[in-house]
Amino acid sequence: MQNIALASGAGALGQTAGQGPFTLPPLPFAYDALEPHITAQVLQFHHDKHHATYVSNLNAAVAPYPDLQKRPVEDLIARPETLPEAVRTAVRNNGGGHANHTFYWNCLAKAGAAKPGGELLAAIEKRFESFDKFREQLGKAAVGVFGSGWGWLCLDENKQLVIEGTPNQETPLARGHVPLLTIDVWEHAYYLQYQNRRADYVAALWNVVNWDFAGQQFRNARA
Ligand code: MN3
Repeated sequence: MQNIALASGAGALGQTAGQGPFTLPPLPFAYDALEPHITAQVLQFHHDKHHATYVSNLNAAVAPYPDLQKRPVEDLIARPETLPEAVRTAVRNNGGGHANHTFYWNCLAKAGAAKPGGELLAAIEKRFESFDKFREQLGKAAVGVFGSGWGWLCLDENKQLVIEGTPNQETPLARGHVPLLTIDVWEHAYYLQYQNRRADYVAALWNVVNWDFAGQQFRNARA
């Protein structure tokens, strides 16, 4: 849908013969760029295996449907009611897995800034009282997702900042919300490094947030 160029279908990053139309985007940083907060080993499995599997399963699901192959993945998952019933679940799960992971990679950066820049920081402080309280609330929402899922900072349909959690590979796009930042809390995102300590993973993640990206999403969504 918007602002997520890397996740676009229809050959945004070129088409791999016989595998399209959706392609695995490369990580926007080196595998070891986020160490020690997220290790290269975690990222290798997470990106090269888990994300890659969502992409190939999504391609398999849309293979019989040329019209679905032409739509950006964000549009597929934002409007599941438009999907043929036979593949609705497969496209929601695997399209969500593809789009959510692409978005997550963009939310991370080596030595990210500690805080967002002006506009987004001001909006966060207005909505959540302080940046620390915001971090606490988003952290709590992410840690509190039951089972597998995602924690999000979004702009809702009234352009208000909102913190929410989604189960499995569900996306706030389906609620008409625009994601600004996400935290993957599937066990595969942290288990190799943090085992059962999801809260430690979430706490470490604050060191590698790409606030420039979140700020850009915020500006685009409000424009
Ligand atoms: Mn994941």
